[in-house]
Amino acid sequence: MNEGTVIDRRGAIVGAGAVAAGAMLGGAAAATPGLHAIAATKGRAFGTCLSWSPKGADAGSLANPRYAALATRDCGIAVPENALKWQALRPSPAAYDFARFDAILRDAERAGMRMRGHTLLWHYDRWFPKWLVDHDFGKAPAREAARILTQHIRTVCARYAGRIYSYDVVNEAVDPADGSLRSTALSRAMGGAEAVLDLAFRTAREAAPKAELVYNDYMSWEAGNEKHRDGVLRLLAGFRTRGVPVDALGVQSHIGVFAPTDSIERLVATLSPDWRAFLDRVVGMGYRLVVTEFDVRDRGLPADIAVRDAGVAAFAKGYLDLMLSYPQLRDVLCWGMTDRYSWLRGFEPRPDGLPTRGAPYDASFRAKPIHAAMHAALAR
Ligand code: 9MR
Repeated sequence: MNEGTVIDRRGAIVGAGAVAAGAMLGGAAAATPGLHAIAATKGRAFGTCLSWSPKGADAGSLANPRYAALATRDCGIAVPENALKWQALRPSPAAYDFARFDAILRDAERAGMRMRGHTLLWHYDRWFPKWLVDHDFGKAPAREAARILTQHIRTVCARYAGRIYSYDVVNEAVDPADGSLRSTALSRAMGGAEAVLDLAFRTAREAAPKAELVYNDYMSWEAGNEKHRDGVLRLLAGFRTRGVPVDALGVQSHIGVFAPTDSIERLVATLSPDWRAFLDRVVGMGYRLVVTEFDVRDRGLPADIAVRDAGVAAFAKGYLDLMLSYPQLRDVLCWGMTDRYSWLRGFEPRPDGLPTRGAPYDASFRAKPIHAAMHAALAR
């Protein structure tokens, strides 16, 4: 991909307005090839999550020309932030509502982006639709749970056959508190979580035989995450023992500077040896890696924007350098391109109440130092 292609793609999707919006991008970033173009020179791909919105809305959607301008400039792959989740797709046991994801996929394809699917099963009652938590599984509960799960996966995979190349089949099934598998309405009906997760992957393999199948989770390296990491390793080892078709571990990568530090380098050094040891075990079992939801939580960094942005960028670079040292990692996606629409603003507010700055572009769509850091890491 070259600059000309980017502009063509941008023009194709949103017209001249977006080209004007493109001129608003940060100078340094606008003058160099986008992140996907750089990643592609190393056989990798870069992308972002996308949301749905009505045309022209102020949202992290390709229907918003300002967002489309930077997303199409930097991204060759995409994933829906929410539109493919059960909560969005399944208003009731009998119904599917595909309209929003259909629109996201159509716009992404027009922009030349390949699509990942998130997620066929977020195995956590908290994120199930209410009807599923309250469902009466009847006299043969295991059969009824299997029916609901397999029907959902087959329906989604059949509808998007050939258009989604990689699925987060299962999301966040491990309880970080003790490393056990979460219990849900489905697992209680089926007599255990393993049966549910195995069935999800086996069904996905049948229904989308060419797609990459990913287990996605947010285990991390900091003290206090040992049980989460161990739980994920046990789950991945179990998949191998039982012959369950899982291709890759999705490492969400909502990394963070959580406490004040006078040295980002020292913080980066805390990644080793535990994080490397974890990743080595994962690839040692034959799994590939995907960075599925990258962004930086900046709670521990000072309010001063220049200092904060430099810290976010240095931490991002250290983390991505380590991740990208694994040849098993091909796709890197961030969880939103700008601070303006980032989930961090609502879910992970800073103690001082200032807006978070963990995405590659600021709330006015200007590239920040983290963008250059990601560029450098992907180029290395
Ligand atoms: O960013 C997403 C937010 O808009 C939703 O309200 C939330 C619940 O569906 O999910 C957020 O995305 C999460 C992703 O699906 C799984 N990993 C953690 C992400 C951030 O919370």
